[in-house]
Amino acid sequence: RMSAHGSREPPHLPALPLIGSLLSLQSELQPHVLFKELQVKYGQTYSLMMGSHSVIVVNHHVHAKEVLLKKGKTFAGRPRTVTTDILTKDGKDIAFGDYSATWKFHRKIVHAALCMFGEGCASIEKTICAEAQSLCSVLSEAADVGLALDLSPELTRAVTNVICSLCFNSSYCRGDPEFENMLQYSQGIVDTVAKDSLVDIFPWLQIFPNADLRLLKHCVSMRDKLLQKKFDEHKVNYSDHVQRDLIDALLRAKRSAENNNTSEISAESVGLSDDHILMTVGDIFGAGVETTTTVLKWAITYLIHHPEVQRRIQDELDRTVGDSRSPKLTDRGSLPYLEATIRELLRIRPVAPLLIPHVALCDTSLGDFTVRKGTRVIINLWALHHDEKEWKNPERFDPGRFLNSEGTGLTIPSPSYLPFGAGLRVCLGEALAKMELFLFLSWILQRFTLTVPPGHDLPSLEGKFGVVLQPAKYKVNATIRPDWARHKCQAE
Ligand code: HEM
Ligand code: PLO
Repeated sequence: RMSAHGSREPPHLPALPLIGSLLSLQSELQPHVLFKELQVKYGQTYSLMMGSHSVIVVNHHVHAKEVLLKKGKTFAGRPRTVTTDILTKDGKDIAFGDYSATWKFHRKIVHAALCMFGEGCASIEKTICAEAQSLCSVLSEAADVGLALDLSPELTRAVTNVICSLCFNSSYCRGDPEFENMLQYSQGIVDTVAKDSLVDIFPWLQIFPNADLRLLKHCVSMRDKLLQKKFDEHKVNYSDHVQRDLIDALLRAKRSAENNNTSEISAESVGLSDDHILMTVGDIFGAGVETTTTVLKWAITYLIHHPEVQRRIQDELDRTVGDSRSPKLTDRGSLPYLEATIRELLRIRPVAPLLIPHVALCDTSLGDFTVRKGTRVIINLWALHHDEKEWKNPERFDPGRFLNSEGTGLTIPSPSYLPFGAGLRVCLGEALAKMELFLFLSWILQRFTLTVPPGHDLPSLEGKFGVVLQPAKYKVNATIRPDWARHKCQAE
């Protein structure tokens, strides 16, 4: 069929009953893996129906970049789904909200606030280092008595406190009931949200049972209470002269829009209603916690599997930082192997293996294919990061891929690498996440060596698919490194 844009429709998977049987044969495959496998039969870009929605799946970097960069604005929409509408009060947030003036405005405010409190400012480094210190002292206590720990709650608390400081200018102590509550509801949300767009062709994900929807609603209402409480506290203490955090930045934008009633930019019209502000903060808080924590958990998992990588990072730390002080952000340039390890982690276990679905805002094309307005586009980042033509032995964990041939500098060896997405919808937290990953990992590895407790199996490398790709739970032994133990004795 000929048309103005592109000349033909992408190859189409057979209709549901057939897929159903196809899938039941391979029901072990998770969505991102299955989408990669289906390329063999249908090509790199193909389409399918999910319920009543037409969806295009992109598995190759050339088409991925056409969607995200070359035609970024055309594909900047987001679909509405039952679960994300519950989470975000019908898309009043940044990540799941459709392309609009409100979305643009909120992105701009958050970006400016993150620059001001985060990237541009020394205080966020201090906050991260204070949390790293506290994390390491918990590990140290456990190490002293030979106790194996599930690191997840401690890593989560450290990461949560960094984003808490940015969003709310506050932090949590160990065992704080509000923090425990947050851990619980957030897990419930991660387990249930955003899977519904996939449920029609992945019946074994079993998402739509009402029990899951009930759980999601319950967790979202707990979250909304917490956000509302923080918001109300800020309104009471708000002053135009001090900007303590992201909520203050959003409140200030609201004030100035309200005072500016001569122009068309009223607070409502740019989407600065209380609900919009709450949902934006909810996004940054949620993304700030779940993504970075997940990468840290994958880091520990892979370091345990690869003691030689751990050893090499420790050698690099010993040579450049030593044991008389702790790592700082300015050490990043002299620790290329650690940076390469972080890049490799983000490749082999991407946080968001299918990104967040995009939507075509008008009739357009992708390569030679026609694409109708309203078509959903899933970028299979998993397929990009595991493309055998781009990555030799893609399931092998090898930070060396990201080093130049002398092993002294960093490179990105393939264009098929987009851990944070790209274009208009690119991640807002990339710089913050990278600072945290670098500081937390360098502090931990300077002081400890991580292993599984004697007699335990190595942790699974298989992720659990969801809105983020989650590693399994397991216990870790942190052993104090001999040099650091000596250093600690001298300090006492
Ligand atoms: C979106 C990755 C950390 C805030 C995204 C997307 C990816 C991503 C792949 C989707 C892009 C798309 O749909 O095209 C990551 C990774 C992280 C990380 C790998 C950690 C290593 C963070 C942090 C924050 C954050 C710490 C908050 C401070 C956001 C927001 C969006 C987003 C708000 C939605 C952007 C939009 O739709 O306009 N991220 N992210 N992310 N990320 Fe991150
Ligand atoms: C995580 C659970 C929180 O309770 C709510 C939340 C808000 C924003 C989401 C985040 C969750 C998961 C990771 C997301 C983030 C927005 C951007 C980020 C989807 C659901 C990524 C990786 O795309």
